[in-house]
Amino acid sequence: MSIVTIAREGQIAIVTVDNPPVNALSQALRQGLWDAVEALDADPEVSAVVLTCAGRTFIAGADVREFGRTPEPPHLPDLVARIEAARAPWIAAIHGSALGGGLEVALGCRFRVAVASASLGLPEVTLGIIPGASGTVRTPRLIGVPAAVDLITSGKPLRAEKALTLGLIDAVIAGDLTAGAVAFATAALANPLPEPLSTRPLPPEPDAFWESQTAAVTKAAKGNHGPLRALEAIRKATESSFDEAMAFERQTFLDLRGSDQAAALRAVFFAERGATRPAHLGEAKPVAIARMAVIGGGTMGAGIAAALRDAGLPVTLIERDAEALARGIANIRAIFEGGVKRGKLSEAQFADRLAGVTGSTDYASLAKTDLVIEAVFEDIEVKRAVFAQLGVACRADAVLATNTSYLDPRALEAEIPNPARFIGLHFFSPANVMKLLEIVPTPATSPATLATAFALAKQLGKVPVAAGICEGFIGNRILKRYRAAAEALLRQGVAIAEVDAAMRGYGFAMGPFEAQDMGGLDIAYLQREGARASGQAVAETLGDILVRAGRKGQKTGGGWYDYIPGERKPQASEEVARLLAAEITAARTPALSTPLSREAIAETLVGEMAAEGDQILAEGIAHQASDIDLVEIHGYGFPRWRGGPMHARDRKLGKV
Ligand code: T1G
Ligand code: NAD
Repeated sequence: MSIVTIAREGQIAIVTVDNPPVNALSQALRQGLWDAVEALDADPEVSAVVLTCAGRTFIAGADVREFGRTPEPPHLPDLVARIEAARAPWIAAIHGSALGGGLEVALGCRFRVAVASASLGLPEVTLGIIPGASGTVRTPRLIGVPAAVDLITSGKPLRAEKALTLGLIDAVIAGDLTAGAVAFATAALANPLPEPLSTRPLPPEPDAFWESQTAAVTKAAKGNHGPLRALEAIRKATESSFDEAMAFERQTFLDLRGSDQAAALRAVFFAERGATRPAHLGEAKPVAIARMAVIGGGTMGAGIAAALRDAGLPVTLIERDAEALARGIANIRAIFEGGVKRGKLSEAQFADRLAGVTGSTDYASLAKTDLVIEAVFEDIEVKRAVFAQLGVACRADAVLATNTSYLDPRALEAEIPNPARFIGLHFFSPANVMKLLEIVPTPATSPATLATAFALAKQLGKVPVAAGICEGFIGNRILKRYRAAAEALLRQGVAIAEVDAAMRGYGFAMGPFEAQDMGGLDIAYLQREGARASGQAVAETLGDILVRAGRKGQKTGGGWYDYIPGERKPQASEEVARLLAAEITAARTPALSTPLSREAIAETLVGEMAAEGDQILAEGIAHQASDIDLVEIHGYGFPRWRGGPMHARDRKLGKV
C-alpha cells in the first residue's frame, strides 16, 4: 500500500500519510507528498487539501536514520516550498507530535489545526543540528522573533493551547480531527487567504536584543553548539531576503549534521529509544502493577515515592516507627511543596499527590501490594530483616525490589520465598528527578520480573539500564575509577581546582572534587572502611585522609575545599594542602614534567571511565556500550552532547 493516499470530500481533498511508526520523512514519503501536490494541482475540482496522518502521530520529523547518508531528492525545503506554492491551500491537521521537519511541512501549509493533546516543536538542537527546512526562516514570520527564538533554541515542544496563543496554529479541534479540519477548510475558503509565510515581512531586531539572546542561549546550551547556531540563523532571517536566509539555514544544517556533537546526540537518541525494550528482555510479559509500596522514607524512599506518585501510582510508605513515619511523610510532602513553589504543581495536583500516599508501620498492610521497593539503611542485617518480613506479609507473586547501592542483592533474596520475583532497582538521588534506573536482576530473577521492572521504568519516565551484580553495579563502579583517576592526577602534582575546572570545561556541571564536597565524602569512606573491616585490601585514598581529619564536605564546612559559611563557592584550602602534602610529594607516580592542559586532564579521566566500561562489558555487567553511556549521562551528569564516555572515546579513535 502507498504511504500517501488521497481521498475526496466534495471539493476538499484529504491526503493521508501512513509511514509507521512515526511518519518520519523518509525519501519515499517526501516523494509521495510531492506527487500528491502535483496530482492535486492538476485537479481543478479541488479547492483545499487537508493533510492528516495515520497512526499515533502527525509527521514526527526527518528520518533520523537517514542522517548519515547523502540526502536524496526531493529535498525537504523544496517539498515545503512546493506545498506552500500549491494551487489550492493545504491545511495541516495535527495529532500526536508535529516535530522538526513535520512542523516545517505544516509551516508550508496555509493553515494548521490540531487536537488539544497535540504537541508541536522544533527539537533539532537536541540532535546537535538546527532546523533544515525553513524552521528558522518561516517560524519567526508566523509567531514573531522572540517566540521563535524560544521554540527553536530550547528544542522544547509546545502543547496545542500554547501554540494557539502564539499563533503557531489557527485552531484547536474538538472531536474528530479530519472532520474538524474539513469544516475549518470550508469556512476558510469563504475569506481571502492569508499570505504564504515566505512572502510575509520580517522586520529586524535591535543589536541589543541579539546580544541578550546570545548570552542567555549560550548559558542554557551548556556547551551544545546547536542553539547558538540556530540563533544565528534566525537573526539572518531577519536581516536578509527569504532566499538568502534559506541558503544560510541549509548550509548551517549541513555543516552541523556531520559534527561530533550531532553524531553523539543521535547515538544517545537511539540508545534511549532502545533502552525501554531491549533485545535481552525477549518475549517475557510484564505483570500488572497497580499498588506500590516503599520501605523507608529517607532521602531515597521519599524520592522514589514521589516518582511513583508523579506517575499516578498509589503508594504505601512503611517506616520502622511512628516518629520515622511522620518524618518520611514530611519528606515526601516537602518534595511536592518544592514542586508547588517552582510552579510545577498546582494546589490541586499537590493535594492529589499527597492523597495517594498512605503511611504505615505495619507490614500487614502490604497484603495486596503488587510491587515493593526497599530503601532502608545500607546495612545488610537491617535489609535482611525487612525482606524476611516482606516474605511473610506480601503475596507470593508480589515483586520485591531493593534500592541498595553496593550490597549484593543475592544476600537479600535468600530471605524470601520465590526469589524469581526479586530484583534490584537502583534509583539515583533525587529519585523523582534523576532519569536513570539501574535494573539489577539476580540469577534467580524471572524474565517476567525483569520485564516488569522495565515496564515500571517506562511508566515513571526513567531510562532503564540492566546491570549485572558487582560492587557499585555500572555507575558507582565507574565513579570509583573516575575518582581514583582524579586523585592520581593530584598525586602527579595537578591542582584540585584545575581538575574540577577541566571537567567543567568538558561539560560537567561540577568537577569530581566539588561534587564530592556537595554529596559528602563520608558515604564512600564508610563503604571502604566496611570493606577493610571485612578483610578486603582497599587502598588508602586521599579522601580517607580528609574524612579522618573531619573534612566530610560542605556539610562540615569543608572537604576538598573550604567554604565560607552560607556560601557554596569552593575556596582553595591550606589545610587540605597541608594534609595531603606528604602524599603528593612522596608521590607513587612520577610528577609531571610539563603541566597537563585542561583538555588532556579531561581526556585522561574520560579515558579511565571508558576503560572501566570496557572491563564492565567484558565481564557481562553491561549488555552494550551505549547502556554505559546512558548511565553516565542520566545518572552522573556526563554532557549529553559528548555522547557518554564510550561514545566519546570511540569517536576520538574514529570508530564511530
Ligand atoms: N526518525 C526515525 N525514527 C524515529 C524518529 C525519527 N525522527 N522518531 C522516532 N523514531 C522511531 C524510534 O526510534 C522508535 O523506533 C519508534 O520510532 C517509536 O519512537 C529537516 C532535521 C514522535 C514523540 O526529533 O520525539 O526533522 O524503537 O518510542 O514514545 O528540520 O519518537 O520502535 O524501532 O520514541 O510514541 C526531529 C523524535 C528530527 C522526533 C513518539 N524529530 N521522535 O514517541 O515513540 S530532525 C524528532 C520523538 C528534523 C528537519 C530536521 C518520538 C515521538 P523503534 P518512540 P513515542
Ligand atoms: P536514609 O538514611 O536517608 O533513609 C533510610 C530510611 O530507612 C530512614 O528513614 C529509616 O528510618 C528507614 N528505615 C531504617 N530501617 C527501617 C526498617 N527496618 N523498616 C522501615 N524503614 C526503615 O538513607 P537513603 O540515603 O535514603 O538510602 C536508602 C537506600 O538507598 C540505601 O540502601 C542506599 O544505599 C540506597 N541509595 C542511596 C542513594 C543516595 O544518594 N542517598 C542513591 C541510591 C541508592
